[in-house]
Amino acid sequence: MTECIFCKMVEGEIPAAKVYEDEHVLAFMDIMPTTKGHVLLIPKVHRENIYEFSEDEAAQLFSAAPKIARALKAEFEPAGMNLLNNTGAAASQSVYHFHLHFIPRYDRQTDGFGLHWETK
Ligand code: D5M
Repeated sequence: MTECIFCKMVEGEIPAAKVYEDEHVLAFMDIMPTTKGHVLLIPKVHRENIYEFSEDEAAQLFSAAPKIARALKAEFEPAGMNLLNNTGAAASQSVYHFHLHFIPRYDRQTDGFGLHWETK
């Protein structure tokens, strides 16, 4: 039996707030959202990180990405969005099943030192 929490979500063994699913990928709401609408997109097959992807698997995953981004844009009307992946502990990966973060951003303010994200 798998110990991977995201594999368990794919298998339906633990609940997921699903927002998109097809034969190859699953997207769901992040349980610890950085901002409103924070979504994770994963391959259904267990791949720890980007190094393990075949070209087909990469294409399957990234072909779903615009659909999810457009849905988040329509639903939450963010000012912008970050798409990012953390690979390895040194890059703050905490779940070792590849996931692409979609983090809507709502406002941007400047001060004398640079940009600060507002996280509504
Ligand atoms: O991001 C790992 C992300 O995974 C982090 O934002 C929390 C999220 N997470 C962890 N467990 C769950 C469950 N059960 N549902 C939804 N989201 C979850 P990383 O880039 O590895 O630091």
